[in-house]
Amino acid sequence: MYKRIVLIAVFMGIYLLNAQNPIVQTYFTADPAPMVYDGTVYVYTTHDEDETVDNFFTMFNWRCYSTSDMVNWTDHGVVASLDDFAWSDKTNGAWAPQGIERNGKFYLYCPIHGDGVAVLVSDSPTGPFTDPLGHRLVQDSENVWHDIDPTVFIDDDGQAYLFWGNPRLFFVKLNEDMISYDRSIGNNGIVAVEMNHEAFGTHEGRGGQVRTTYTEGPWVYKRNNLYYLVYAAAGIPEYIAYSTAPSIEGPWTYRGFIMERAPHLAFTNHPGVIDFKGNSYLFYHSHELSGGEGFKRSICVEQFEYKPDGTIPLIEPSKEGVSQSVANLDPYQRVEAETIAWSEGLKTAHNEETGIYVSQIHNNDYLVVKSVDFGKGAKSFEASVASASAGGNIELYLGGVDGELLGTLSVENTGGWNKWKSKSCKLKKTSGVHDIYFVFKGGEDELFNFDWWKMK
Ligand code: FUB
Repeated sequence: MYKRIVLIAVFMGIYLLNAQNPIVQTYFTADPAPMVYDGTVYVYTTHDEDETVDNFFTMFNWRCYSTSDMVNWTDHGVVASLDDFAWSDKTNGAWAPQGIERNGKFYLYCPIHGDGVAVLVSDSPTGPFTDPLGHRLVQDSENVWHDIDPTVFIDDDGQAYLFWGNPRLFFVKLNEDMISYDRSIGNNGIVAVEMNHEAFGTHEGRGGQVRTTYTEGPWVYKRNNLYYLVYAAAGIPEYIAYSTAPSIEGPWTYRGFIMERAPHLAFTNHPGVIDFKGNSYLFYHSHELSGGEGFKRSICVEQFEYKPDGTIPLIEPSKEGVSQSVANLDPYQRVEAETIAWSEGLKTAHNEETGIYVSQIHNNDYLVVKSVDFGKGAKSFEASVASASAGGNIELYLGGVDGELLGTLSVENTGGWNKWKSKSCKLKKTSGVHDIYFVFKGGEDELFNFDWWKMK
């Protein structure tokens, strides 16, 4: 019996050390919308609050995470919220957004559940975003409660399209300013996509009705002259399916599921697809982190390969996620502490002086940073920390929480949770590329906050 428990514990340890999904562990995040810009992947997410109200989606703001290696994710915090729309009185309903860059400006299309599709604009992918219109973007809708899940795409000829909708799919042709659209087509600008079985397949819905599979969460893009429409399908519970077309305006042909149900997936799912540094990735969400709560979801990612004919294979929603980094991390440049491949027990917080930092650090919490390139060798470690308690230690291990101890940085009381001090310690000389485990040790209280680190 004892041996079995030890074996299970060892297995769980190995499993956790290899886990990359979900890719954010500090908050509940859903509805991933990846955007590739300037060698970096930015993912805009919704944010399921830790406390769910009225057993429903409880979502007040939108967050952003970025990576240049697909394994370490930097938290940019809340980049937009319902408060950014002065004209809307909604206090809940910050649903699935998508962002895009055009002519040096970043446009974030935000559905406010019950108030339709709105838009924000910024000079930076991580905000601050402002409302350029003072009203919703999509006007004259048949049913504003159905106007959710916008997806945006700019075709090769420069024409931009915004698709959205549950349970039907609509689009508008955006003007070059990206905040208005051509009113001369469709119903005052809104075109309803024909929901037929050739385009979206069929499934048996609740009550035995035969329905098209399209449900919500559309994601449009073009690859090798073929247009793709990926979406949450056959819900609820939702699968992920896709259709393709020779033109962005159709006709669409149903191509089947690309992600089936799995016990750790929530009753909703929501796709985002990109190519980055020669690889293809599908983003989605699960309810693994919350232990199965469908209103507390977490974004995940899997790498996949298109088949030679451009079709997408069935993709397994795994706990391992993306194991291969596409770049190494340079520890000799300042690294934000909120750049994390995996963490246990931590949160992030924000203040004006430091931006985002790692918070709520307790004894035995840890974070992992993957593929750190020590080059010929690091000799010392420096970190910016703040503490109003007795502080604690940061222990640095190679390859695992029980790996080789490289060094220990002790952190004392700095006079406040936002009184930042730079501290350093010696490291065992290390070369090559390694995963580093930052293990936090101390007493029972909260130990310290952690803003950035660097090696020398
Ligand atoms: O996150 C709220 C809603 O749930 C989204 O808008 C849908 O796509 C579904 O994921």
